[in-house]
Amino acid sequence: MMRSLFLAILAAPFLIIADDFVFEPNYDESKIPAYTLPDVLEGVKTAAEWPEKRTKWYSLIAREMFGEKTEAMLATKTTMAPAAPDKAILGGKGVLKQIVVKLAGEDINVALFLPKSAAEKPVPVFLGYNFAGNHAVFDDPDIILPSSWMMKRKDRTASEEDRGASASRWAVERIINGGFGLVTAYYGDVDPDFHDEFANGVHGELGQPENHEAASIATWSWALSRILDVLTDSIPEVDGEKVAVMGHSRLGKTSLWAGASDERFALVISNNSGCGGAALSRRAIGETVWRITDSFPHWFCGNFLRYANKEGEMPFDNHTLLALIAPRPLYVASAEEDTWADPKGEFLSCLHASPVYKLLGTKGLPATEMPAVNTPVQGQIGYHMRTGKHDVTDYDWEQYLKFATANLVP
Ligand code: GTR
Repeated sequence: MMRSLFLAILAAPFLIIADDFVFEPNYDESKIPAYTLPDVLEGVKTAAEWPEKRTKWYSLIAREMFGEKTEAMLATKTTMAPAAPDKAILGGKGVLKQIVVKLAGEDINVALFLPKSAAEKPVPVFLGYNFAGNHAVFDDPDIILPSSWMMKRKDRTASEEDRGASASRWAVERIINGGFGLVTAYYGDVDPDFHDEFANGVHGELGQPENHEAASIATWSWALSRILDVLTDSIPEVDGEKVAVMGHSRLGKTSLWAGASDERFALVISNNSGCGGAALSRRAIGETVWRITDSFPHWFCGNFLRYANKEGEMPFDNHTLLALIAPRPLYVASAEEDTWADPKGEFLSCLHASPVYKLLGTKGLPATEMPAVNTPVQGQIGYHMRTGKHDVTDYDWEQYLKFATANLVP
């Protein structure tokens, strides 16, 4: 209630001008407002001093952007149960395992695509949410359909028709051939992606957040940590110390916040996460803070609305979000035609997070200029901008596998 009132007051000026207000995104570099980025180190000179500064940035970003974990979240118990018998896939090269993670009254279906060798030796895995159900990730008749609200379907119900529909975004065979597993869940099983004043999904049990408390992205991120608990405690085939958290777009914002919030994630990947993710907010090019909070009021905590059209007043920017991952390996990927997500702003964020990586004794980002298209740079921070549009492609996975192999496989 408090949150809706607060949102309504903040939104009021826009509602008044709504009749003749047409939002024209800026894509012109020369029209970017002059800005000064907060210095991520703020005088920190030694690695030993960083944890205190990190806590400062983490608390700020939690309170002002994604929202802090609530008492109810911290008190929640997670349990799991097998959901189907294990099944050989890809001509016996791989195994499909399905479990249900029970969290705050919700059943989250989790599918694990593992190399056969995982039965003998735990494997590193990528953990990432999908947009359209586990059955859309890989075409197999036995993958369980979600019973939750489906964003991608007109009738909001999962359908058999979608088996394998998103397979081009999930290089399951390539991942398995590379000795990794893929663990995925439908994010709507945790919290359906529409604004309903936080009534459904896990919020049914957790309750409505206050303005400084976890909104949807922070809730999805928190549930990734609960899935990690289950992988670590109950799935012997997975090496819990080698879990790379990965996400695309809004789910890339989610993977960044999951990686920042839970240092057990050994590696973090943001694919085209853009505004509210890897991109610098102060550039206000493509999607802006006003635009994103207007279109998706449930993603960020109520406090974030303060910075709509006032990016310069943010006491942080998203390079400080990326720096929270340090010194763990971080990969940020952009796409050339995805100007809405501001590829250059994503690169600059990596560049300005890099001093923390270097202070902590790693190579950081091995570039000072934005690399040419399809020319990845990989240090402890990896970055590429591939040709094409907002998507996850085989090219992206090829880089992630190379990066994860270099960092997670001895
Ligand atoms: C867009 C949104 C982006 C991005 C994208 C997605 O509509 O403006 O911030 O998150 O959705 O998640 O596909």
